[in-house]
Amino acid sequence: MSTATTHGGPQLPQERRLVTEIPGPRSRELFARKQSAVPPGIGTTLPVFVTHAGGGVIVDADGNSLIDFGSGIAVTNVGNAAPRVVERVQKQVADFTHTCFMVAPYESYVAVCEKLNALTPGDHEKRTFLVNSGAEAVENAVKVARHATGRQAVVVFDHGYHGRTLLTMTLTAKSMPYKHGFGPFAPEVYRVPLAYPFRWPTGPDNCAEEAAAQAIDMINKQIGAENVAAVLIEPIAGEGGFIEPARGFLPKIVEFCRANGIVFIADEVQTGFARTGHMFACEDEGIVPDIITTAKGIAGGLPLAAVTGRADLLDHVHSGGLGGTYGGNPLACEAALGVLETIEQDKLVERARHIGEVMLPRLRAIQEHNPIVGDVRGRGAMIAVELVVPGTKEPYPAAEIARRCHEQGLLVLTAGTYGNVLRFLPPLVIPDHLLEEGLSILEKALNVD
Ligand code: PLZ
Repeated sequence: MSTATTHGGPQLPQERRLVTEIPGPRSRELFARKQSAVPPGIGTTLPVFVTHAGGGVIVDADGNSLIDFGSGIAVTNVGNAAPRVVERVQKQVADFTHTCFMVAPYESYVAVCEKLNALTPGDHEKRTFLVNSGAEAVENAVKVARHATGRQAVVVFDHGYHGRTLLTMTLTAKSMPYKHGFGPFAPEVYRVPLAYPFRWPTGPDNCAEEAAAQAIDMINKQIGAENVAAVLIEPIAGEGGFIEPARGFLPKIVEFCRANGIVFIADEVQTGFARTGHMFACEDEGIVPDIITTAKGIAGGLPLAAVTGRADLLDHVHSGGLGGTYGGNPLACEAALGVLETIEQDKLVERARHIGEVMLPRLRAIQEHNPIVGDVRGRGAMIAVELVVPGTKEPYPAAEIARRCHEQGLLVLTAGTYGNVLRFLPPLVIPDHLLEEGLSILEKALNVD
């Protein structure tokens, strides 16, 4: 085997290559082992076992090369095994692997925090601290907001997703599979409507105004604005189905928060790090969050997440009130520095925009002749189609179409409160020919009747 096939990273041949059925015999063998060693609660989107990945492809244990429209759920924005990430992590793993930043600190943690303070929206004074997962970042953002305001209530939105821990599961909207059977849930969490243009009862035009008015009215009447510590929202609802709130909705919510001393938290765990054609999705409407949570794309697949926010809020917490053993692990911090260099030097924000420009027109063309496609939406390299039973808005199951794509060697993910959204999150480094080929496979898979 040549080196080109023994390492991941962008040097992997950038091609779709099916040498067995999907999944192949070796993957099926491994999947049988998975089923007896791992509980079924840990699901599997596509049961091929990965050996290498890079650029826009994933290579499996049978030697199949699949087109990656998932990026490990919006994580490998810079691609798998991105060279600058590999180089930094390899050096770091040989130097030292862990001291615990709270025990004896190291420079890379501080460097990541400085970068996030500079890159996140707003030029006010900021602080950042690091944790391990998106859920942990969201939990910590709520802790900070409660501490700083002395209030308890947290307001979240329909279709929101924030994680799987007790608090973040409570903050999440959808029962099955995230909450079902896992109660009782955390107290002082309240849910209000989201401006979901495609499904707004009076249509998309009045959606922003009406949804904001309803949300604000519910907060005032049911909770009392003076009891609310934080309003928490994804600037584009991710797991909920890539719902872009109708324009004008987010600014109205922010304005209400500012007028009532409520901390506005943007959960950019899925939308962050160049994914949407901005470094952060909030930039699209000029939103400046009080606190922003990030994870996923931050470190190219190493576990890292961050809470970044107004210095006065984050500094409010007493010394020792925040932390964790692994938060800001040195390997993950080096990876994050490699990611940020890659985004900047390889102009991946622009690249994400280009991906949107390739995908959206083709998907809209498909929508014109295929009535199963109810809505096409998204920004940059965060794109989705919402599937409906033709002639209605009744959800059409996306899993069926995803399976047809998988069989052809295209990894796509599903999403949506109603399970009827196909979402596309290609690595930002995917070559155009794989994007086009993936779209052609999708176009065929959508022909159902
Ligand atoms: N906030 C906006 O998208 C994670 C979930 C995968 P963690 N989304 C992927 C699954 O089914 O568990 C996510 C998110 C937003 C928070 C999270 C949670 O991030 O790193 O998975 O904890």
